[in-house]
Amino acid sequence: MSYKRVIRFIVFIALCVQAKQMVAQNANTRPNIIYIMSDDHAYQAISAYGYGLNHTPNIDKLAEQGVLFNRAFVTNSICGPSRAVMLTGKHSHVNGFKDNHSTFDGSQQTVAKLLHNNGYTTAVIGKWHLISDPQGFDYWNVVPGQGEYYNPDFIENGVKKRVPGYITNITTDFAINWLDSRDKSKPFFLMYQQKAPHRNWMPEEKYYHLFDSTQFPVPANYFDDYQTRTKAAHEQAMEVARDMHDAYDLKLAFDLPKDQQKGLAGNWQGIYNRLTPEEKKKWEAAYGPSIEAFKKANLSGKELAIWKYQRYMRDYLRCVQSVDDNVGRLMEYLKANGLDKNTIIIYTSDQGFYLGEHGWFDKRFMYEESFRTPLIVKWPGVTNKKIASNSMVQNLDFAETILDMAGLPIPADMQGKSFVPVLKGKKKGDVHEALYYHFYENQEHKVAKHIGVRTDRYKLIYFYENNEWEMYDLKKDKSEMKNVYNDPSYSKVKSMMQKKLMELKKQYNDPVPVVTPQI
Ligand code: SGN
Ligand code: CA
Repeated sequence: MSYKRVIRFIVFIALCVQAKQMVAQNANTRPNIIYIMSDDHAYQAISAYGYGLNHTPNIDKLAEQGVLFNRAFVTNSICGPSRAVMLTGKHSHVNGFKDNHSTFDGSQQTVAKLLHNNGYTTAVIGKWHLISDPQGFDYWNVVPGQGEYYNPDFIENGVKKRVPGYITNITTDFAINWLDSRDKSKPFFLMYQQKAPHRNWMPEEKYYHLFDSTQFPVPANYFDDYQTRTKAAHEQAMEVARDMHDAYDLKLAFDLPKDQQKGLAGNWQGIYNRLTPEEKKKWEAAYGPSIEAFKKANLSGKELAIWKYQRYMRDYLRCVQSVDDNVGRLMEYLKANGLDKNTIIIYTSDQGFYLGEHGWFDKRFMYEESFRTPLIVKWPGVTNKKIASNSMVQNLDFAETILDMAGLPIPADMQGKSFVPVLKGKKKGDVHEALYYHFYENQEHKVAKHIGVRTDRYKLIYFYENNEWEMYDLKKDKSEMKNVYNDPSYSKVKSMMQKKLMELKKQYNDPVPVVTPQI
Protein backbone atom coordinates (compact mmCIF):
# COMPACT_ATOMS: atom_id res chain seq x y z
CA MET A 1 0.00 0.00 0.00
CA SER A 2 1.37 3.45 -0.89
CA TYR A 3 2.07 6.03 1.84
CA LYS A 4 -0.88 8.20 0.70
CA ARG A 5 -3.27 5.26 0.73
CA VAL A 6 -2.14 4.29 4.24
CA ILE A 7 -2.82 7.86 5.44
CA ARG A 8 -6.22 7.84 3.72
CA PHE A 9 -7.04 4.50 5.32
CA ILE A 10 -6.05 5.77 8.79
CA VAL A 11 -8.17 8.91 8.33
CA PHE A 12 -11.10 6.77 7.17
CA ILE A 13 -10.85 4.51 10.24
CA ALA A 14 -10.59 7.55 12.54
CA LEU A 15 -13.73 9.04 10.95
CA CYS A 16 -15.60 5.75 11.34
CA VAL A 17 -14.68 5.56 15.02
CA GLN A 18 -15.78 9.15 15.52
CA ALA A 19 -19.07 8.57 13.71
CA LYS A 20 -19.73 5.48 15.81
CA GLN A 21 -18.99 7.41 18.98
CA MET A 22 -21.37 10.15 17.87
CA VAL A 23 -24.11 7.63 17.21
CA ALA A 24 -23.48 5.98 20.60
CA GLN A 25 -23.49 9.39 22.24
CA ASN A 26 -26.75 10.23 20.52
CA ALA A 27 -28.22 6.94 21.68
CA ASN A 28 -27.25 7.92 25.21
CA THR A 29 -28.37 11.52 25.15
CA ARG A 30 -31.49 11.48 23.00
CA PRO A 31 -34.34 9.94 24.96
CA ASN A 32 -35.90 6.62 24.07
CA ILE A 33 -39.67 6.87 23.82
CA ILE A 34 -42.25 4.18 24.56
CA TYR A 35 -45.76 5.11 23.53
CA ILE A 36 -48.16 2.80 25.36
CA MET A 37 -51.67 2.86 23.98
CA SER A 38 -54.33 0.53 25.29
CA ASP A 39 -57.61 0.15 23.47
CA ASP A 40 -60.73 1.64 25.05
CA HIS A 41 -59.07 2.10 28.45
CA ALA A 42 -61.31 4.48 30.40
CA TYR A 43 -59.55 6.89 32.76
CA GLN A 44 -62.13 5.81 35.35
CA ALA A 45 -60.36 2.41 35.31
CA ILE A 46 -56.90 3.69 36.29
CA SER A 47 -56.59 4.01 40.06
CA ALA A 48 -54.28 7.06 39.79
CA TYR A 49 -57.36 8.96 38.55
CA GLY A 50 -59.08 8.22 41.84
CA TYR A 51 -62.38 6.61 40.84
CA GLY A 52 -61.94 3.73 43.26
CA LEU A 53 -63.10 1.01 40.87
CA ASN A 54 -59.87 -1.00 40.61
CA HIS A 55 -56.21 -0.97 41.46
CA THR A 56 -53.58 -0.46 38.75
CA PRO A 57 -50.29 -0.21 40.68
CA ASN A 58 -47.97 -0.28 37.68
CA ILE A 59 -49.72 2.46 35.71
CA ASP A 60 -50.04 4.45 38.92
CA LYS A 61 -46.28 4.19 39.39
CA LEU A 62 -45.81 6.07 36.11
CA ALA A 63 -48.03 8.82 37.50
CA GLU A 64 -45.93 8.97 40.69
CA GLN A 65 -42.95 10.12 38.63
CA GLY A 66 -44.81 11.87 35.88
CA VAL A 67 -47.55 14.20 34.79
CA LEU A 68 -51.10 12.92 35.03
CA PHE A 69 -53.33 14.85 32.65
CA ASN A 70 -56.87 15.40 33.89
CA ARG A 71 -57.93 17.08 30.69
CA ALA A 72 -56.51 15.14 27.75
CA PHE A 73 -58.98 14.70 24.89
CA VAL A 74 -59.24 13.18 21.42
CA THR A 75 -60.43 14.79 18.19
CA ASN A 76 -62.61 11.89 16.98
CA SER A 77 -63.45 9.27 19.58
CA ILE A 78 -62.89 6.01 17.77
CA CYS A 79 -60.00 3.66 17.22
CA GLY A 80 -58.47 3.95 13.73
CA PRO A 81 -59.10 7.70 13.44
CA SER A 82 -57.52 8.35 16.82
CA ARG A 83 -54.43 6.36 15.83
CA ALA A 84 -54.15 8.23 12.53
CA VAL A 85 -54.39 11.59 14.33
CA MET A 86 -51.68 10.51 16.75
CA LEU A 87 -49.32 9.43 13.95
CA THR A 88 -49.82 12.47 11.74
CA GLY A 89 -50.60 15.33 14.14
CA LYS A 90 -53.46 16.18 11.79
CA HIS A 91 -57.24 16.09 12.08
CA SER A 92 -59.13 13.22 10.42
CA HIS A 93 -60.29 15.30 7.43
CA VAL A 94 -56.61 16.11 6.70
CA ASN A 95 -55.02 12.68 7.28
CA GLY A 96 -57.93 11.05 5.43
CA PHE A 97 -58.85 8.43 8.07
CA LYS A 98 -62.29 9.54 9.23
CA ASP A 99 -63.83 6.28 10.42
CA ASN A 100 -62.93 2.64 11.03
CA HIS A 101 -63.82 1.81 7.43
CA SER A 102 -61.06 4.01 6.04
CA THR A 103 -57.62 2.83 4.90
CA PHE A 104 -54.63 4.80 6.16
CA ASP A 105 -52.54 6.39 3.43
CA GLY A 106 -49.20 5.15 4.73
CA SER A 107 -47.24 7.24 2.25
CA GLN A 108 -47.92 10.41 4.25
CA GLN A 109 -45.68 12.01 6.87
CA THR A 110 -45.88 10.44 10.33
CA VAL A 111 -44.08 10.92 13.62
CA ALA A 112 -42.65 7.39 13.27
CA LYS A 113 -41.12 8.20 9.87
CA LEU A 114 -39.66 11.48 11.11
CA LEU A 115 -38.04 9.77 14.08
CA HIS A 116 -36.82 6.92 11.88
CA ASN A 117 -35.31 9.30 9.34
CA ASN A 118 -33.55 11.15 12.12
CA GLY A 119 -31.66 8.30 13.70
CA TYR A 120 -34.25 6.48 15.80
CA THR A 121 -34.88 2.77 15.52
CA THR A 122 -38.67 2.28 15.48
CA ALA A 123 -41.22 -0.47 16.08
CA VAL A 124 -44.98 -0.90 16.43
CA ILE A 125 -46.31 -3.93 18.28
CA GLY A 126 -49.90 -4.99 19.03
CA LYS A 127 -53.08 -3.32 17.79
CA TRP A 128 -52.70 -1.19 14.68
CA HIS A 129 -56.15 -1.06 13.02
CA LEU A 130 -55.18 1.22 10.14
CA ILE A 131 -55.69 -1.47 7.46
CA SER A 132 -52.65 -0.65 5.32
CA ASP A 133 -49.26 -2.05 6.39
CA PRO A 134 -47.31 0.07 8.89
CA GLN A 135 -44.64 2.30 7.33
CA GLY A 136 -41.75 4.04 9.04
CA PHE A 137 -40.98 1.14 11.37
CA ASP A 138 -37.86 -1.06 11.39
CA TYR A 139 -40.01 -3.76 12.94
CA TRP A 140 -43.75 -4.27 13.09
CA ASN A 141 -45.77 -7.07 14.58
CA VAL A 142 -49.44 -6.21 14.68
CA VAL A 143 -52.78 -7.97 14.97
CA PRO A 144 -55.12 -7.96 11.98
CA GLY A 145 -58.16 -5.72 12.67
CA GLN A 146 -59.31 -5.85 16.28
CA GLY A 147 -57.24 -8.89 17.25
CA GLU A 148 -58.43 -11.79 19.40
CA TYR A 149 -57.93 -12.30 23.13
CA TYR A 150 -57.00 -15.99 22.95
CA ASN A 151 -54.46 -17.53 20.61
CA PRO A 152 -54.49 -14.46 18.36
CA ASP A 153 -53.07 -13.97 14.88
CA PHE A 154 -50.16 -11.56 14.50
CA ILE A 155 -48.63 -10.19 11.30
CA GLU A 156 -44.88 -9.89 11.79
CA ASN A 157 -43.27 -7.69 9.13
CA GLY A 158 -45.90 -8.93 6.65
CA VAL A 159 -46.08 -12.61 7.67
CA LYS A 160 -49.24 -13.76 9.42
CA LYS A 161 -49.19 -16.49 12.04
CA ARG A 162 -51.28 -17.69 14.95
CA VAL A 163 -49.60 -17.27 18.32
CA PRO A 164 -50.61 -19.40 21.32
CA GLY A 165 -51.45 -17.60 24.55
CA TYR A 166 -53.23 -14.49 25.83
CA ILE A 167 -52.91 -11.36 23.71
CA THR A 168 -51.90 -8.87 26.42
CA ASN A 169 -48.99 -11.07 27.50
CA ILE A 170 -47.97 -11.92 23.93
CA THR A 171 -47.85 -8.24 22.94
CA THR A 172 -45.44 -7.64 25.82
CA ASP A 173 -43.32 -10.70 24.92
CA PHE A 174 -42.92 -9.29 21.41
CA ALA A 175 -42.08 -5.83 22.75
CA ILE A 176 -39.41 -7.20 25.07
CA ASN A 177 -37.97 -9.42 22.33
CA TRP A 178 -37.68 -6.41 20.05
CA LEU A 179 -36.07 -4.26 22.73
CA ASP A 180 -33.55 -7.05 23.31
CA SER A 181 -32.64 -7.45 19.66
CA ARG A 182 -32.93 -3.82 18.50
CA ASP A 183 -30.05 -1.79 17.04
CA LYS A 184 -28.57 -0.55 20.29
CA SER A 185 -26.48 2.15 18.67
CA LYS A 186 -29.64 4.23 18.18
CA PRO A 187 -32.28 5.68 20.48
CA PHE A 188 -35.60 3.85 20.07
CA PHE A 189 -39.24 4.70 19.55
CA LEU A 190 -41.60 1.87 20.44
CA MET A 191 -45.36 1.96 19.98
CA TYR A 192 -46.64 -0.74 22.34
CA GLN A 193 -50.38 -0.99 21.71
CA GLN A 194 -52.62 -3.36 23.63
CA LYS A 195 -55.90 -4.73 22.26
CA ALA A 196 -57.30 -4.92 25.79
CA PRO A 197 -59.63 -3.82 27.26
CA HIS A 198 -61.57 -3.63 23.95
CA ARG A 199 -64.88 -5.47 23.55
CA ASN A 200 -65.68 -8.38 24.12
CA TRP A 201 -63.65 -8.26 27.34
CA MET A 202 -62.33 -11.82 27.73
CA PRO A 203 -60.06 -12.01 30.77
CA GLU A 204 -56.91 -13.99 31.30
CA GLU A 205 -57.33 -17.24 33.23
CA LYS A 206 -55.64 -15.99 36.39
CA TYR A 207 -58.26 -13.25 36.70
CA TYR A 208 -61.40 -15.33 36.06
CA HIS A 209 -62.45 -14.85 39.67
CA LEU A 210 -61.13 -11.35 40.34
CA PHE A 211 -64.04 -9.13 41.45
CA ASP A 212 -66.38 -12.15 41.84
CA SER A 213 -67.69 -10.71 45.06
CA THR A 214 -67.32 -7.02 44.23
CA GLN A 215 -70.44 -4.92 43.68
CA PHE A 216 -69.42 -1.87 41.68
CA PRO A 217 -71.27 1.38 42.42
CA VAL A 218 -73.86 1.97 39.71
CA PRO A 219 -73.29 5.41 38.10
CA ALA A 220 -75.87 7.99 39.20
CA ASN A 221 -76.99 8.42 35.57
CA TYR A 222 -77.04 4.72 34.65
CA PHE A 223 -80.82 4.96 34.12
CA ASP A 224 -80.54 8.18 32.10
CA ASP A 225 -83.70 8.92 30.11
CA TYR A 226 -81.96 11.58 27.96
CA GLN A 227 -84.50 14.27 28.88
CA THR A 228 -83.34 17.65 27.53
CA ARG A 229 -80.92 15.90 25.13
CA THR A 230 -81.44 15.81 21.35
CA LYS A 231 -82.38 12.86 19.12
CA ALA A 232 -78.78 11.58 19.00
CA ALA A 233 -78.65 10.53 22.65
CA HIS A 234 -82.04 8.84 22.33
CA GLU A 235 -81.20 6.94 19.16
CA GLN A 236 -77.82 5.42 20.03
CA ALA A 237 -77.40 1.65 20.28
CA MET A 238 -74.88 1.32 23.08
CA GLU A 239 -76.88 0.72 26.20
CA VAL A 240 -75.53 -1.91 28.58
CA ALA A 241 -79.05 -3.02 29.52
CA ARG A 242 -80.43 -3.17 25.98
CA ASP A 243 -77.62 -3.60 23.48
CA MET A 244 -75.22 -6.06 25.07
CA HIS A 245 -75.33 -9.52 23.57
CA ASP A 246 -75.99 -12.42 25.94
CA ALA A 247 -73.22 -14.68 24.66
CA TYR A 248 -70.73 -12.27 23.10
CA ASP A 249 -70.73 -9.54 25.76
CA LEU A 250 -72.28 -11.08 28.84
CA LYS A 251 -70.71 -14.56 28.49
CA LEU A 252 -74.00 -16.33 29.20
CA ALA A 253 -73.32 -19.21 26.81
CA PHE A 254 -70.50 -21.43 25.66
CA ASP A 255 -70.72 -23.34 22.34
CA LEU A 256 -73.88 -22.33 20.48
CA PRO A 257 -76.02 -24.53 18.21
CA LYS A 258 -75.08 -24.16 14.51
CA ASP A 259 -78.37 -22.45 13.52
CA GLN A 260 -77.83 -19.70 16.13
CA GLN A 261 -74.35 -18.73 14.98
CA LYS A 262 -75.28 -15.47 13.26
CA GLY A 263 -74.40 -11.82 13.94
CA LEU A 264 -72.86 -11.29 17.36
CA ALA A 265 -73.63 -14.90 18.30
CA GLY A 266 -71.52 -15.91 15.31
CA ASN A 267 -68.76 -13.55 16.48
CA TRP A 268 -68.87 -15.17 19.88
CA GLN A 269 -68.62 -18.68 18.44
CA GLY A 270 -65.73 -17.59 16.23
CA ILE A 271 -63.64 -16.25 19.08
CA TYR A 272 -64.69 -18.99 21.48
CA ASN A 273 -63.46 -21.52 18.93
CA ARG A 274 -59.99 -20.05 19.25
CA LEU A 275 -59.75 -21.51 22.74
CA THR A 276 -58.17 -24.97 22.95
CA PRO A 277 -60.37 -27.76 24.45
CA GLU A 278 -58.35 -27.37 27.69
CA GLU A 279 -58.95 -23.62 27.75
CA LYS A 280 -62.67 -24.08 27.04
CA LYS A 281 -62.88 -26.44 30.02
CA LYS A 282 -61.32 -23.86 32.33
CA TRP A 283 -63.52 -21.10 30.93
CA GLU A 284 -66.67 -23.18 31.43
CA ALA A 285 -65.64 -24.12 34.97
CA ALA A 286 -65.13 -20.45 35.79
CA TYR A 287 -68.23 -18.97 34.13
CA GLY A 288 -70.62 -21.96 34.57
CA PRO A 289 -71.67 -21.29 38.19
CA SER A 290 -72.50 -17.62 37.54
CA ILE A 291 -74.58 -18.58 34.49
CA GLU A 292 -76.53 -21.08 36.60
CA ALA A 293 -77.07 -18.49 39.36
CA PHE A 294 -78.22 -15.96 36.76
CA LYS A 295 -80.78 -18.36 35.28
CA LYS A 296 -82.10 -19.23 38.71
CA ALA A 297 -82.49 -15.58 39.73
CA ASN A 298 -84.76 -14.92 36.73
CA LEU A 299 -84.15 -11.16 36.89
CA SER A 300 -86.01 -8.48 35.01
CA GLY A 301 -86.26 -4.67 34.73
CA LYS A 302 -83.83 -2.63 36.82
CA GLU A 303 -82.40 -5.68 38.57
CA LEU A 304 -81.47 -7.25 35.26
CA ALA A 305 -79.94 -3.97 34.06
CA ILE A 306 -77.80 -3.80 37.20
CA TRP A 307 -76.76 -7.44 36.87
CA LYS A 308 -75.56 -6.70 33.33
CA TYR A 309 -73.64 -3.68 34.56
CA GLN A 310 -71.85 -5.78 37.20
CA ARG A 311 -71.08 -8.49 34.68
CA TYR A 312 -69.65 -5.92 32.23
CA MET A 313 -67.56 -4.18 34.86
CA ARG A 314 -66.05 -7.39 36.17
CA ASP A 315 -64.85 -8.61 32.77
CA TYR A 316 -63.72 -5.17 31.62
CA LEU A 317 -61.69 -4.57 34.77
CA ARG A 318 -60.23 -8.08 34.71
CA CYS A 319 -58.83 -7.30 31.25
CA VAL A 320 -57.42 -4.02 32.60
CA GLN A 321 -55.62 -5.95 35.33
CA SER A 322 -53.58 -7.86 32.73
CA VAL A 323 -52.76 -4.59 30.98
CA ASP A 324 -51.43 -3.21 34.25
CA ASP A 325 -49.39 -6.37 34.98
CA ASN A 326 -47.79 -6.08 31.57
CA VAL A 327 -46.92 -2.42 32.00
CA GLY A 328 -45.13 -3.63 35.12
CA ARG A 329 -43.28 -6.33 33.15
CA LEU A 330 -42.13 -3.82 30.57
CA MET A 331 -40.94 -1.38 33.24
CA GLU A 332 -39.03 -4.17 34.97
CA TYR A 333 -37.30 -5.00 31.70
CA LEU A 334 -36.25 -1.37 31.27
CA LYS A 335 -34.87 -1.23 34.79
CA ALA A 336 -33.00 -4.53 34.52
CA ASN A 337 -31.39 -3.31 31.30
CA GLY A 338 -30.43 0.16 32.46
CA LEU A 339 -32.98 1.81 30.17
CA ASP A 340 -35.27 3.31 32.80
CA LYS A 341 -33.24 6.51 33.21
CA ASN A 342 -33.38 7.55 29.57
CA THR A 343 -36.75 6.29 28.41
CA ILE A 344 -39.85 8.46 28.28
CA ILE A 345 -43.09 6.57 28.90
CA ILE A 346 -46.38 7.84 27.56
CA TYR A 347 -49.46 5.93 28.74
CA THR A 348 -52.74 6.62 26.99
CA SER A 349 -55.74 5.07 25.26
CA ASP A 350 -57.19 5.66 21.80
CA GLN A 351 -60.17 7.34 23.49
CA GLY A 352 -62.20 7.18 26.65
CA PHE A 353 -65.01 4.72 27.32
CA TYR A 354 -68.36 4.59 29.10
CA LEU A 355 -68.41 2.42 32.17
CA GLY A 356 -72.18 2.64 32.56
CA GLU A 357 -72.43 6.46 32.57
CA HIS A 358 -75.63 7.46 30.71
CA GLY A 359 -76.33 3.70 30.73
CA TRP A 360 -73.67 3.08 28.10
CA PHE A 361 -70.65 1.09 27.00
CA ASP A 362 -68.56 2.15 23.93
CA LYS A 363 -67.45 5.68 23.01
CA ARG A 364 -68.04 8.02 19.95
CA PHE A 365 -69.95 10.88 21.63
CA MET A 366 -68.28 14.16 22.54
CA TYR A 367 -69.52 13.79 26.12
CA GLU A 368 -66.67 13.72 28.61
CA GLU A 369 -66.27 9.97 29.27
CA SER A 370 -65.41 9.18 25.65
CA PHE A 371 -64.01 12.55 24.53
CA ARG A 372 -61.48 12.45 27.36
CA THR A 373 -58.67 9.92 27.38
CA PRO A 374 -56.21 8.89 30.08
CA LEU A 375 -52.76 10.40 29.68
CA ILE A 376 -49.71 9.96 31.88
CA VAL A 377 -46.22 11.02 30.81
CA LYS A 378 -43.10 10.02 32.72
CA TRP A 379 -39.90 11.67 31.52
CA PRO A 380 -36.92 10.75 33.68
CA GLY A 381 -34.93 13.82 34.69
CA VAL A 382 -37.77 16.12 33.65
CA THR A 383 -40.94 14.94 35.43
CA ASN A 384 -39.53 13.59 38.67
CA LYS A 385 -42.44 13.96 40.99
CA LYS A 386 -46.15 13.45 40.77
CA ILE A 387 -47.91 16.34 39.09
CA ALA A 388 -51.57 16.47 38.09
CA SER A 389 -52.13 18.85 35.21
CA ASN A 390 -55.44 20.45 34.26
CA SER A 391 -54.02 21.87 31.06
CA MET A 392 -56.25 21.02 28.07
CA VAL A 393 -54.33 18.92 25.56
CA GLN A 394 -55.44 16.70 22.68
CA ASN A 395 -54.18 13.58 20.90
CA LEU A 396 -53.58 15.97 17.99
CA ASP A 397 -50.59 17.19 20.04
CA PHE A 398 -48.87 13.82 20.49
CA ALA A 399 -46.80 13.84 17.28
CA GLU A 400 -45.45 17.33 17.90
CA THR A 401 -44.78 16.63 21.56
CA ILE A 402 -42.81 13.48 20.72
CA LEU A 403 -40.74 15.27 18.08
CA ASP A 404 -40.08 18.06 20.56
CA MET A 405 -38.97 15.52 23.19
CA ALA A 406 -36.54 14.06 20.65
CA GLY A 407 -35.18 17.53 19.87
CA LEU A 408 -36.43 17.40 16.27
CA PRO A 409 -38.01 20.21 14.28
CA ILE A 410 -41.81 20.24 14.03
CA PRO A 411 -43.22 20.32 10.49
CA ALA A 412 -45.34 23.39 9.81
CA ASP A 413 -48.25 21.34 8.46
CA MET A 414 -48.93 19.55 11.75
CA GLN A 415 -52.03 20.93 13.46
CA GLY A 416 -51.40 20.35 17.16
CA LYS A 417 -49.09 21.92 19.72
CA SER A 418 -46.22 20.44 21.68
CA PHE A 419 -47.07 20.13 25.37
CA VAL A 420 -43.42 19.76 26.40
CA PRO A 421 -43.67 23.13 28.28
CA VAL A 422 -46.34 21.56 30.51
CA LEU A 423 -44.10 18.54 31.16
CA LYS A 424 -41.22 20.84 32.03
CA GLY A 425 -43.43 22.76 34.46
CA LYS A 426 -43.04 25.92 32.40
CA LYS A 427 -46.67 26.18 31.42
CA LYS A 428 -49.55 25.92 33.86
CA GLY A 429 -52.46 27.06 31.72
CA ASP A 430 -54.21 25.35 28.81
CA VAL A 431 -52.23 24.26 25.77
CA HIS A 432 -55.47 24.83 23.85
CA GLU A 433 -57.96 27.41 25.00
CA ALA A 434 -60.65 25.61 22.94
CA LEU A 435 -60.75 22.09 21.50
CA TYR A 436 -62.31 21.03 18.22
CA TYR A 437 -64.06 17.69 17.71
CA HIS A 438 -65.52 15.86 14.73
CA PHE A 439 -67.09 12.37 14.81
CA TYR A 440 -68.04 10.74 11.49
CA GLU A 441 -68.96 7.08 11.97
CA ASN A 442 -72.74 6.80 12.24
CA GLN A 443 -72.95 3.03 11.78
CA GLU A 444 -72.55 0.42 14.53
CA HIS A 445 -73.94 1.85 17.82
CA LYS A 446 -75.80 4.49 15.79
CA VAL A 447 -74.22 7.70 17.02
CA ALA A 448 -75.11 10.68 14.80
CA LYS A 449 -72.23 12.59 13.23
CA HIS A 450 -71.25 15.71 15.10
CA ILE A 451 -68.80 18.53 15.50
CA GLY A 452 -68.18 20.45 18.68
CA VAL A 453 -66.06 22.75 20.75
CA ARG A 454 -65.02 22.54 24.38
CA THR A 455 -63.58 25.34 26.47
CA ASP A 456 -62.57 25.31 30.10
CA ARG A 457 -66.20 25.64 31.16
CA TYR A 458 -68.56 25.01 28.25
CA LYS A 459 -69.19 22.47 25.56
CA LEU A 460 -71.21 23.00 22.39
CA ILE A 461 -72.15 20.05 20.17
CA TYR A 462 -73.75 20.24 16.75
CA PHE A 463 -75.30 17.02 15.38
CA TYR A 464 -75.23 18.20 11.82
CA GLU A 465 -77.11 15.27 10.27
CA ASN A 466 -80.05 16.08 12.54
CA ASN A 467 -79.44 19.84 12.62
CA GLU A 468 -79.65 19.72 16.41
CA TRP A 469 -77.59 21.43 19.09
CA GLU A 470 -76.59 20.71 22.66
CA MET A 471 -74.68 22.87 25.10
CA TYR A 472 -73.40 22.09 28.58
CA ASP A 473 -72.16 24.15 31.48
CA LEU A 474 -69.49 21.77 32.73
CA LYS A 475 -68.96 23.71 35.94
CA LYS A 476 -72.55 23.22 37.04
CA ASP A 477 -73.26 19.95 35.24
CA LYS A 478 -70.24 17.64 35.16
CA SER A 479 -72.28 14.66 33.95
CA GLU A 480 -73.81 16.55 31.02
CA MET A 481 -77.41 15.84 31.91
CA LYS A 482 -78.88 19.26 31.20
CA ASN A 483 -78.75 20.66 27.71
CA VAL A 484 -78.80 24.45 28.11
CA TYR A 485 -78.74 25.28 24.41
CA ASN A 486 -82.25 26.74 24.52
CA ASP A 487 -81.93 28.32 27.95
CA PRO A 488 -82.24 32.11 27.46
CA SER A 489 -79.88 32.81 30.36
CA TYR A 490 -77.10 31.19 28.28
CA SER A 491 -77.76 33.10 25.06
CA LYS A 492 -74.50 35.06 25.28
CA VAL A 493 -72.50 31.92 26.02
CA LYS A 494 -74.21 30.25 23.09
CA SER A 495 -73.14 32.98 20.65
CA MET A 496 -69.62 32.95 22.06
CA MET A 497 -69.37 29.16 21.69
CA GLN A 498 -70.84 29.14 18.18
CA LYS A 499 -68.33 31.77 17.16
CA LYS A 500 -65.50 29.64 18.58
CA LEU A 501 -66.77 26.57 16.78
CA MET A 502 -66.76 28.39 13.47
CA GLU A 503 -63.30 29.84 14.14
CA LEU A 504 -61.84 26.43 14.86
CA LYS A 505 -63.59 24.87 11.87
CA LYS A 506 -61.94 27.55 9.75
CA GLN A 507 -58.56 27.32 11.48
CA TYR A 508 -58.40 23.55 10.86
CA ASN A 509 -59.99 23.92 7.47
CA ASP A 510 -62.73 21.36 8.13
CA PRO A 511 -65.30 21.30 5.32
CA VAL A 512 -68.26 20.17 7.47
CA PRO A 513 -71.13 19.80 5.02
CA VAL A 514 -73.93 21.49 6.95
CA VAL A 515 -74.00 24.84 8.70
CA THR A 516 -77.39 26.13 9.76
CA PRO A 517 -78.52 29.70 9.34
CA GLN A 518 -78.44 29.95 13.14
CA ILE A 519 -74.75 30.77 13.17
C1 SGN B 1 -66.17 -3.32 16.94
C2 SGN B 1 -67.12 -3.50 18.13
C3 SGN B 1 -67.81 -2.21 18.50
C4 SGN B 1 -66.83 -1.09 18.63
C5 SGN B 1 -66.03 -1.00 17.34
C6 SGN B 1 -65.04 0.11 17.31
N1 SGN B 1 -68.12 -4.46 17.79
O1 SGN B 1 -66.85 -3.13 15.75
O2 SGN B 1 -68.52 -2.40 19.71
O3 SGN B 1 -67.47 0.12 18.86
O4 SGN B 1 -65.33 -2.22 17.17
O5 SGN B 1 -64.06 -0.07 18.27
S1 SGN B 1 -67.73 -6.01 17.83
O6 SGN B 1 -68.98 -6.75 17.71
O7 SGN B 1 -66.85 -6.31 16.72
O8 SGN B 1 -67.05 -6.25 19.09
S2 SGN B 1 -62.68 0.50 18.00
O9 SGN B 1 -61.95 0.55 19.27
O10 SGN B 1 -62.01 -0.37 17.05
O11 SGN B 1 -62.89 1.83 17.44
CA1 CA C 1 -60.67 1.93 20.76
